[in-house]
Amino acid sequence: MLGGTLAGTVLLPLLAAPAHAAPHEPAPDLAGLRGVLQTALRQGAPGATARIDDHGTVSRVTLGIGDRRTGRAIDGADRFRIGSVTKTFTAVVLLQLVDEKKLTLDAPVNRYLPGLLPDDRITVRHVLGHRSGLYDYTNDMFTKSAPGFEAVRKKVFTPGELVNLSLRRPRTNAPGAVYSYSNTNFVVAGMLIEKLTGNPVRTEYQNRIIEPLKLGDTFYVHPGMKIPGRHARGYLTPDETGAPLVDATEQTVSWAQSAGALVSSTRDLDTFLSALLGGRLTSAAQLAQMERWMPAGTGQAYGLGLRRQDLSCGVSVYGHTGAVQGFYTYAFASKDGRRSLAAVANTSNNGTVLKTMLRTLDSAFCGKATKTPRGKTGNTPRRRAPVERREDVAPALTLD
Ligand code: HEL
Repeated sequence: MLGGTLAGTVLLPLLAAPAHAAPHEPAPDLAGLRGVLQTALRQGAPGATARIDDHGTVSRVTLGIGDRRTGRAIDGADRFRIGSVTKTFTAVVLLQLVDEKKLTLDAPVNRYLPGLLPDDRITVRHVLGHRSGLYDYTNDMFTKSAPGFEAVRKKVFTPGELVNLSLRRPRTNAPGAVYSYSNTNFVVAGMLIEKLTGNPVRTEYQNRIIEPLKLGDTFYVHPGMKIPGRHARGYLTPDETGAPLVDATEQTVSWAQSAGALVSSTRDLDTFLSALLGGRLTSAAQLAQMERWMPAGTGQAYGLGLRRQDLSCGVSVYGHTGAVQGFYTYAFASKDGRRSLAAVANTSNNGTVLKTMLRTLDSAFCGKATKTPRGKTGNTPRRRAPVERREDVAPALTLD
């Protein structure tokens, strides 16, 4: 099957080289990007596609299958489920509400949703930065990947039910103490949006982000199960070696809602992140709040609904990752938003592919790896020249 899929390669610089790219920024490495996607396919992804928007120039690389039933090639314009990249959209809505003085980041969640949480010290900022200590109920749901998924594929939860699943378990840390990723936080964030605006989250995504940015491929589909229009199908890898892939395309994603139920495309994700990092979705003050970083693992930091990923070449990029059944997504942009990358592989529960797809960021933002002269040891690794320094964790941040 793989041999056939590679024939579907598209390597497409759509416009002329950018006239106004910063001179110190290395050009994206499209051959390297293609190599990364080829590796992902060898490792079990049916298909993969990536798009770079660089100062107005669009490049796309697309390989493999979008629908295993028909053999249709994946297309760079296909829609797909973006999983937790949804969290950045949710955070943007809340930070706009901060801009509108309807919400205070350091206020307790319980001020707006009285009695929801068992601890008045949990603030909105803690929730958006994954520092609330609220247990991630999806840990229990998806212990067994395929059966766990089938058990919730058609289920419809209320947000309150999801929060209650979390509250059955002890909290992971004191409010504000450490970063501990939990979908529960962004379910609470969605409840805040609905309480403060009086509208469903769908309406707020639509009015505040999707329509202003003309994101024609972006939809909040819940509790409907279908991805509208032309889309890639998503394939979950079962835990048992050799078991057939599970077509996970149709599901309510009710287990995630405002933590992960958006559908989008690489084009829309690049537009969204460029707009966010370019300061066109929030005030500069609220973007700065999103970019107050806390350590979140090797080479990573987390702000408010926003990840910072530190690349091997010294560049940092900003965005989010998503892992929903059938789809792995990377969506990141440069500090000024002028270069953005969105990449998806239509597989999941395949950590090897997830790790490989991380390398799309190096190809997009670090440029070609250069061979350095071999030193006395004779094994000097291929390196990329550092081109930008990353900032430190916000010095003013207090862990209250
Ligand atoms: S997990 C993450 C990613 N986030 C979190 C969220 C999302 N996705 C989920 O919580 C779904 C987890 C189940 C996915 C499923 C699979 O791979 O299909 N895995 C299993 O069932 C494993 N037993 C932190 C990776 C993120 O990058 O933010 O999206």
